[in-house]
Amino acid sequence: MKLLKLLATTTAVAVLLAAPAYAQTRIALVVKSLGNGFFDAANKGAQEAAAELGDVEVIYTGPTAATAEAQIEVVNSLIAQQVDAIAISANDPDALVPALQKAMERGIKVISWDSGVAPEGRQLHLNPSDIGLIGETIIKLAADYLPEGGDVAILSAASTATNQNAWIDAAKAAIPEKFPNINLVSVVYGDDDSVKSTDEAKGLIASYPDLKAIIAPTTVGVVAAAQVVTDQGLIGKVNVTGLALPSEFKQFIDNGASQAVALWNPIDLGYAAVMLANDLVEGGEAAPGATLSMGRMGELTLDDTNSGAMAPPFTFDKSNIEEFSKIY
Ligand code: RAM
Repeated sequence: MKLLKLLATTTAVAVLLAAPAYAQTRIALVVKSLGNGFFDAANKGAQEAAAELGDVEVIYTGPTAATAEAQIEVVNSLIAQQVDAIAISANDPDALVPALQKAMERGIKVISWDSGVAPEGRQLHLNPSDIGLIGETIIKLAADYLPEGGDVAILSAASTATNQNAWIDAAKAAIPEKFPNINLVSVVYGDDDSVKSTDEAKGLIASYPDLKAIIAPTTVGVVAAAQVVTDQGLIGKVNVTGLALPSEFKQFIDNGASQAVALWNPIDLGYAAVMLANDLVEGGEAAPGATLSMGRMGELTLDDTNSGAMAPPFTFDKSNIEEFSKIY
């Protein structure tokens, strides 16, 4: 009996001593909403980063609908779980600030990626690409196929989404100088929800009979718009473009509903976000001018708002979408 007790105690001590070797850094990858192929691809990269780092666990989480209120609940639950870091793609730049500040007060490292949080609610922000470049790219994708110019409309994600709003502002700024014959007639919001995006695309077509292009800087909206154009027999009349995941969008390049779209590599983006969060957990400092590690994606140098950008977007058309559709 005594021997058994001794053995049990020894085993318990051995387990305790061994614990640091199994201790994991837990990084939560919080997305705008679950069920979005773009974020599933980002999670692939996030899991790759965790495997490469070895002692990191990535918790992939987010609400079912892309709202800030639902994300606040997710953040509060992660605070209760005492995760080490939160890497969030935000549905609103300001609404999440108090919850994320609470996380930081408890010692949790907080970064935003893809769609940013205001600087007071996070330590750093990772943009996929330069905001001005994305804004100009989404208009150019339409303008390239409209030599005579014409009416275009934007179908966005949530009306509060930081990333889409920044790109739309940049797009509006580029039009007068660089694309003077492009006439932006409307901006509508599909909330990264297929049903709402479909309704909004139908609304645009009904309201603007001369519409030449729908620009959707969201992977959910762009598929919905291309499906509407296909279903309504408008291929060749309304060109759909914007930011699309090749694996989801290839069919609409193939059928002619779209000539070309763009995107960065979402796998790399999720990977880089986890590497940056881990760098902070390991003692890295986020400050203007600081350089942090993105693992195989190189280093990120922070600007005066503690933001940085990963890489330029790629354009996908008939010549290359097949190849990329196999990757993401
Ligand atoms: C949707 C989301 C995401 C955005 C992509 C392009 O999946 O809104 O935030 O970066 O589109």
